[in-house]
This record gives sequence, C-alpha cells and structure tokens, in this order.
Amino acid sequence: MRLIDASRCPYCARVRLALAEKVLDYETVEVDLADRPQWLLELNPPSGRVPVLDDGFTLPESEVIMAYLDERYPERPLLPSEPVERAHARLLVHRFDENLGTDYYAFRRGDPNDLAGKLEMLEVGQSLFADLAYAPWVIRARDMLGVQLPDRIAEWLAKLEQRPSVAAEVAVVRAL
Ligand SMILES: N[C@@H](CCC(=O)N[C@@H](CS)C(=O)NCC(=O)O)C(=O)O
Repeated sequence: MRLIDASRCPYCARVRLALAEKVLDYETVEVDLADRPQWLLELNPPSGRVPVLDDGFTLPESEVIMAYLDERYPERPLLPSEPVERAHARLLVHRFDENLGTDYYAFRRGDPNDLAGKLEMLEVGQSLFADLAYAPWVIRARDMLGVQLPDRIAEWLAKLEQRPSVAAEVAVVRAL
C-alpha cells in the first residue's frame, strides 16, 4: 500500500491516523505542495490534491479513504458498530467544513471568522472515526496557530494524544 502524502496536509493526516490505528504497513510518497508533480495531476485530476491512497487501485478524498480502510481492514474499527451511531459519525465528518474547516482556514488567512465559537461547539468524543477526522485541524490550531483551545476540547485532545497514532501526528506537526 502507498500513500501520496504531504506532512503539513491535515487531510493527509486523517489517512495517516487511520493507517496507524489499523497498524497497516505502507509506503509514503511525500509531495511538495508548492510544486505538484505532473504525475499527481494525472493520478488525481484536475487539481492533483493529496491524499491519494494506492491499495491496488487509486483512491482520493480523505473521508472516503478512511471509510474504505475501515471496511477493507475491519480489525480495530474506527466507526461504531451500531448503524445509527455510524450514520452520525459519518454525518459529523461530512459536515466538517461548516463545523470547523471554513472558520479554521478563514482564521489562518486572517479573514473574519468564528473559529473560537466553532471550537466551543465542536462535537467530540463520540466516535474514533470522527475524532480522527477532526483532530488534525485541532492539533494545528493549537500547535501551529497558537489558538487557546476551550478546556473541554483541550482535555479531549490530551486524552486522544495518548493514542500512538495521534502522538505521532503531533510530532509531525511540531517538526513542520
Ligand atoms: N477533499 C479533499 C481535500 C484535500 C486537500 O484539499 N488537500 C490539499 C492539501 S492539504 C490539496 O492538495 N490542495 C490542492 C488544491 O486544492 O488544489 C480530501 O478530503 O482529501
């Protein structure tokens, strides 16, 4: 298995976290986001976005890759087993932009935003799948952007960081 990856990309981090949770062996192809290779534009047209997983076939989109890995490698599940809880976890991730992403990127650009309000309201601790899908941005908000997390979110992240997968991602971010 191969992951077309970029250390600083939080969408790639979702996939790194899922692969680490599943304890799967994989190779990494690190891409320079500022100088995307032509082969990547051809692999994932038109933008050449990362992440892209190669598991004998090519799969882009972090949310889809996480769900694929969970179904293909069912040991150590990420999604809950109960259908209503599974649906809720997927819904939470599907609504990432409105729940966090849009305001995170507005904050990063210095545009008007409600990142603080979105962090206050964030639904966490309900499923590993959703927690892993949101954690890359919360880690970057704390460790790269210097955002003071609400106590509830700081405590959730501190607990999540006890997982080797998340601790490894924190180390990646701190080395950027
Ligand atoms: N919806 C995609 C978003 C991936 C994404 O935006 N990746 C960034 C790097 S962090 C990228 O490659 N952006 C290039 C572009 O949007 O043209 C996913 O979930 O995988």
